[in-house]
Amino acid sequence: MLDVVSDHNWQYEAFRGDVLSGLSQAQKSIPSRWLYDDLGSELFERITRLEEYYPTRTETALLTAHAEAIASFSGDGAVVLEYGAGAGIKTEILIAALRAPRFYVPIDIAADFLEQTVARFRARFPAVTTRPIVADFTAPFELPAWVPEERRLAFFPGSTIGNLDASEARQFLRRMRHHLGCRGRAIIGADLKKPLDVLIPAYDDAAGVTAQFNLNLLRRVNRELGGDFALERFVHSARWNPAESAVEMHLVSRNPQTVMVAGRRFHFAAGESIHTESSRKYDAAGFEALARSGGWRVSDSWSDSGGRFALFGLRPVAS
Ligand code: AVI
Repeated sequence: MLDVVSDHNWQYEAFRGDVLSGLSQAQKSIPSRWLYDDLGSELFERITRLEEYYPTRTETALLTAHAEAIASFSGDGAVVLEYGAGAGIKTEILIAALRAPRFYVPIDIAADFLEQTVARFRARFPAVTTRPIVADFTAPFELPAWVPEERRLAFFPGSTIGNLDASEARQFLRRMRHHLGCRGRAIIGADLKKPLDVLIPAYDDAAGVTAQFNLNLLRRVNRELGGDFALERFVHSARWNPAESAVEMHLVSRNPQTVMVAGRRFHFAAGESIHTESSRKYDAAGFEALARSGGWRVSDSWSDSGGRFALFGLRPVAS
């Protein structure tokens, strides 16, 4: 049985509201969470297998290489809560590494995707109770009463935290702290700062998959909100924003044009962009400061020899 903490109508209204207000700002923007419709999720899966996109394979290798230490950090009989579960590939590695895990609770807004993940986990880990929650983890929600209170372990891989702005990330960490209680633990994957000749190609690959992923957002606006974006009139761009320590994705208008969305008119100058994603990159001190702001401290961390990516082990700060 699914615990559903959202509905489609709410999603439509939220998408419409975000697009109309985002396109009305001086720097046009659309929040990155709308990149993930069915095709967007598929394109993102392709991105994770690209040569240029190092985060996924680096983080996966870290989970395998440090399985023992991660199991010790997590303790026996963990109740694993995964925020934004998606396909849950990395979680399979985590659950396989843990000592006698009791529960796996994937939390995601994409119910269909979640069903597939649940079926796979139940088949592979019959001794672990797998039960999903359909919810938007970026908004407040309470855990159902069936989630055991002891030994809760949050897992938030993929550097998804980097797609939240500082205030969203802090709120998310506080929510997670509220869900986990004072004896909980969390493992969070975060992408690290590195030279731009590695960072930029990761978000602007030679095969153009990331460009398709970004442009697909306009296709979604056209389909779901009655937009008339001509995709060929926009070009994908990945740029470094030093003030935010983030790689940003933009969709840049090739020429002056007017676009209709949900019956409203939006003008673009040539070269004007829609900001569609920020992907923040951290160093240890920056991540520690973020964790503290959300009620956590970094007690352990695991990183690759090239210093590309890190898994941070967090414990609650006593309150
Ligand atoms: C999901 N998220 C962590 C990815 C990232 O690296 O920020 C999304 C992505 N955007 C472009 N490529 C990958």
